[in-house]
Amino acid sequence: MTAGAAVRTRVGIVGAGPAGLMLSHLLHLEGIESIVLEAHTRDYVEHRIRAGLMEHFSVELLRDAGVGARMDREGLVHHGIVLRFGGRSHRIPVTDLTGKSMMIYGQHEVVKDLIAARLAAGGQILFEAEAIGIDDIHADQPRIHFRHHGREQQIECDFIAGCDGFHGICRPALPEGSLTVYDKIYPFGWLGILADVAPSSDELVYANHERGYALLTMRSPKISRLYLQCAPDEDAGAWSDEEIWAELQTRLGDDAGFVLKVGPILQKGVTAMRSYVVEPLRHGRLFLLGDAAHIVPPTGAKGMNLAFADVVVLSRALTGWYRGRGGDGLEDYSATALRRVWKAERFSWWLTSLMHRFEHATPFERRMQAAELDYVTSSPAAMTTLAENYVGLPLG
Ligand code: FAS
Ligand code: PHB
Repeated sequence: MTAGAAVRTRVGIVGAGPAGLMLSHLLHLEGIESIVLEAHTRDYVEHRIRAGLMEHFSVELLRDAGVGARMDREGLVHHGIVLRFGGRSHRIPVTDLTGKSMMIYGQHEVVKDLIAARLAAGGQILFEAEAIGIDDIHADQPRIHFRHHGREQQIECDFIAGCDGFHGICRPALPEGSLTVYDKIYPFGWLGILADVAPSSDELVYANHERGYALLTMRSPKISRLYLQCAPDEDAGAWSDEEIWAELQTRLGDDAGFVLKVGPILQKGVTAMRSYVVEPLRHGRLFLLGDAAHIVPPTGAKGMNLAFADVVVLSRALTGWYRGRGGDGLEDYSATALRRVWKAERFSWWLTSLMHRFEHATPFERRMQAAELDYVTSSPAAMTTLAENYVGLPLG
């Protein structure tokens, strides 16, 4: 497999998503060298529309790491969300209940800021460099094999960080039986649109409607992002823009006469809904982070935020190791990261179960869902539980 001479570094990172880039940046702040391999072009990763909601902890992380300036200039601070069902709207005052707030700032903007910061500091990010294999993860010098500009090369390093997302190579490279897999696939997906129209609400609106779930969110004061529940194998192309707007209006409508502003749809696509976790997250000198290790249904907006939480735990552990404080942090990485992962998995599954329409639900189950919605929007204790999970639980 090997053709070119090995490039040496301390931490070899596969994937320039939020996990890989933030890890490389935090290690840099600690004087620890890394190389990031990214299969796609810079332009592709900087324009890939994904998450948009940042937990309090993630906002603090970007600020503390010196990459929060544009976020603070262009991001939208939110202090509450709206749950809409039975034609009525119920506001959850998240900041009043927790003292913390969220930030709407697109994942692709975060990626842009992290790439700019890495390159400005002389950081090594190889774009169009696809990792094709990893070796010797149980030796002191594991290797990553990659193809770059048609040539096969290798990175030799002390540690490999698998930040290559759900469809990457790091997790599948692990031997059969070395992972315990927890998996749940939901019987629906999300048809998501990006639209060139000002958001119709200052706060996010989550709707549980008899025709299915809908979510009104945004990317800026001019750009709206909306989702509606659809079949898992829905063909987005089969929906005309008029049909999408009409269905969103129906599901997001309320007794107060809420009217959705419509505009040109810039992008539309269907996202599958899945809860997925593998254990453990460490295999010798290979560490799995973010979507490479766990997937949440996007209802709770936890995907990018969980990736950052893994990164903070691992960067602290690696810093401890390089500072000669021993490998305890590395030993504990998997258990520490998984504690927060499972809480976010629980919240994302719970909010998905609360807000979506389950076709095969029994009348009793529908009553349970309605009672839970009523309880969550009328009990301060229940509202606080939702709010503290939504705004982001503290690191383990
Ligand atoms: P990422 O997937 O972001 O990054 C992994 C990187 O590794 C990618 O750039 C990939 O190109 C690269 N890579 C893969 N294989 C490689 C190889 N062999 N060699 C080199 N590079 C390789 N979350 C929300 O909260 N709200 C949303 O609306 C939302 N929408 C989403 C829509 C989609 C389609 C997806 C997939 C996820 C969405 N998420 C959303 C969740 C999302 O935010 C993820 O949790 C987040 O991107 C995870 O970040 P990373 O772990 O860094 O993985
Ligand atoms: C988004 O803005 O993409 C978003 C926000 C909140 C969610 C899910 C997605 O719960």
